[in-house]
Amino acid sequence: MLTQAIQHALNKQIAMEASSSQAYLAMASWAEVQPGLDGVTNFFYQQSDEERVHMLKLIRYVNERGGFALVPALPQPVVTFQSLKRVFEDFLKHEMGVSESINELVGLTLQERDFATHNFLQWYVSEQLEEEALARMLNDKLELVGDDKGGIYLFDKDIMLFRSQS
Ligand code: OFO
Repeated sequence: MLTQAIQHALNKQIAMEASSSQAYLAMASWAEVQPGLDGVTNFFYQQSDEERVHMLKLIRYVNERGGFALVPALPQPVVTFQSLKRVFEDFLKHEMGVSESINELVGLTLQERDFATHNFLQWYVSEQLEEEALARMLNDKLELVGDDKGGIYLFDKDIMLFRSQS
């Protein structure tokens, strides 16, 4: 059985993964209506799907351990962006927030001596390392490109490749 504290924290994490999925869905939708950002559009649709999978894994885990996973209500995410750069800055900020939340959760499992949940969360720890590294790399590339249209064209063309390298 999960302790109340762990169950509560896992439910909070479920809500966070769900809002990540929504945030990236909004980024995908924004990118889709900009000219020529097909790569970025696919990238964020895929990120959004992945976040939903992260949420589902948590839901299944909470219920399997005798808890009750709560499907959260979601506020509307940011839907418009000043620039592509801004989208990727928000992406990195968002992932950093998720990592912090996972770290706190891992800390709590030690405090509560819930070693099964501690073990379960290791997958999220590595996932966050990867996602943050990817977000940083994409921000660095955009920094390099600046306002150069040719550079943005190549960034968009290659984004799915960068993704599979991470
Ligand atoms: Fe699931 O938060 Fe990113 O990967």
